[in-house]
Amino acid sequence: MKFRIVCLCILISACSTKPQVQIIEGLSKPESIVGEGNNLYISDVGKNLTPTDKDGDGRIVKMSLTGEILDSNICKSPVNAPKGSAIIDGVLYVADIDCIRIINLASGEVADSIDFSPVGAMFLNDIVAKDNRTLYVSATDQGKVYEVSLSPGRQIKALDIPNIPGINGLDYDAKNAKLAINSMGAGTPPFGKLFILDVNSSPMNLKAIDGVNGIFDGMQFIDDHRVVLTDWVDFNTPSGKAIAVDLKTGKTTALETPVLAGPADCWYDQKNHSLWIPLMVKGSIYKQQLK
Ligand SMILES: [Ca+2]
Ligand SMILES: [Ca+2]
Repeated sequence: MKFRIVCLCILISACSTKPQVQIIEGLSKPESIVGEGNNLYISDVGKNLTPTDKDGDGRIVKMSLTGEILDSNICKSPVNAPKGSAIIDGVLYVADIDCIRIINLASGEVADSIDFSPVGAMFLNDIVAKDNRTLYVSATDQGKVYEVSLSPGRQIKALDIPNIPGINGLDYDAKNAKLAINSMGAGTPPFGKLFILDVNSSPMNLKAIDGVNGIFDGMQFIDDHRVVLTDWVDFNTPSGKAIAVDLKTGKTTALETPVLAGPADCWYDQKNHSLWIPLMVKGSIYKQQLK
């Protein structure tokens, strides 16, 4: 009897610690989320899952932290297939196939763009700010990371690291000058990897984390030694998940989530400890409390 009571208590406690989740519908093919203050900005590539089509049907959706759609498209000019984004001083920098759109968040004006056709990139994917004058940008078609200087005379320079097939997500730990990079990989199955780049090393030291494989897309540091990655698992069958990797120990833990259909470029709200994941295949946003 005592054993049964203990089992029951364990069961009740397991049920009561189920993570708090929310699913927000009403998106088409959301690829990326970035937040600032009380607002989130979601890059939606448009009606179809065509990440490199110049079809003009992309949008940037503004959402509150409670999941209310505040504006179904803030952009005053057409965008094609917006993906990874970063915010610096009220300006949204968003990857759009072969350029970075520069969008004023207050007015929605697409003020300018940074053209990557001179360096031959045709599938820009993720963007992260290194500081308020510098971006890192991944180019999936080339397997490269670019450093973009936003200072007058703008410069685009590929980092001197080996090519990363199917490169996708980026996040930057400014305190330790570490750039986390993930990939979808190439081939069959297309197993991608997680890399950590010490950006101050010379030559640049790119290190793959052993035993971490998947079809990775989004990535966020959740503290100074752990990153969360989204993993599509299989492009043909919705079977995605999210994992946390401890960079100190190498330990990988799957987050307790339902099957995630096309989990793309996530965002972690450090203040409220909530993880926001666009489900690109499903057309919705999945939110889960991590604490
Ligand atoms: Ca589109
Ligand atoms: Ca991505």
